Amino acid sequence: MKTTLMLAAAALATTAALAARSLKAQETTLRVVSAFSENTQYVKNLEGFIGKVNNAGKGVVHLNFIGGPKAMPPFEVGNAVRTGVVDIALTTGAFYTNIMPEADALKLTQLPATELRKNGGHDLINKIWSEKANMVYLARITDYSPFHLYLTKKIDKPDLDGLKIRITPVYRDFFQALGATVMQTPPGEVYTALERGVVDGYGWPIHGIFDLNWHEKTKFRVDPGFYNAEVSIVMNLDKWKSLSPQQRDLLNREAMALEANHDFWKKYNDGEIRRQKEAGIQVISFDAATAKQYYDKAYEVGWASIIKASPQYGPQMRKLFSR
Ligand code: 173
Repeated sequence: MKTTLMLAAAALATTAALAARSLKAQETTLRVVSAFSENTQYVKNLEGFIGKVNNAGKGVVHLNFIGGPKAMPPFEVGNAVRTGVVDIALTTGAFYTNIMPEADALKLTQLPATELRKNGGHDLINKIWSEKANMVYLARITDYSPFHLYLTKKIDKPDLDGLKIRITPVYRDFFQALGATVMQTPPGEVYTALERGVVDGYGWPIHGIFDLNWHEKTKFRVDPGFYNAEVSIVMNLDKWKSLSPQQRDLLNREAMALEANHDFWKKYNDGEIRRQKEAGIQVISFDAATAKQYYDKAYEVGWASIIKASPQYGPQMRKLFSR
């Protein structure tokens, strides 16, 4: 009797140990990097996502945040995801146009991410991202956030002739169409470029200029804003395929929960506008007709450039991304 009990106990212990080990074996750790610096709101929201995944994914999937631009230069992040050097990244399409021109079209979405999930826009993005960039487009982390032109010199009409403006692919065609001389830099070089007077302004979303202290060097913000700042979480496609359905479901569920929370940005942006005002940044605005021309031109030039570079997907994206 005693022997039977001991054998039973030993068998139970073995089963428990095996179960624990197989649970451990199922947990996949994924490496995450960010093209934006750690102190940005983008990364704060990313960390919220990571926390939720890790909490819900105990024994299933674990996200390990490696770091921001100090860990990897922003314009290299896309390629690192494509080739599997990292598994997941927080980045923006403008930073990986070297992989495919379509990446930059995400700035042109006029529908929120939740609606793009419903109208086929999200599926189209994933089709292109898998085909051309070996990526899964997991979730958009920003919405309802226009880009603006910020200046150190006053203008009284949308004419940037004689001005040198810091850009990324987001703003290149638009600012050039307005007559600017442009210079591309990663975010980390904007402060120094302003400080040295190498540029007279820069493009950036309505939020975030305080994160890298650019407010110290910024005198004007030009209204209206244009486009829809896009920062997203993307993943290496091979890694995605290697996950179990349970692991993928978990990531998808948290991705959708994140997008469902995008009203966050409306409030955050209101606060940022207030803060800019308090910092003494003056708003340059145009009469209604000129403002409309400025805004329309941004989209006209933006889509023309995407469609020229991608006659295959540009028109499809335009149809699903536009109001
Ligand atoms: O660096 C940039 O100005 C840029 O392209 C961008 C894109 C999305 C969010 C913030 C910045």
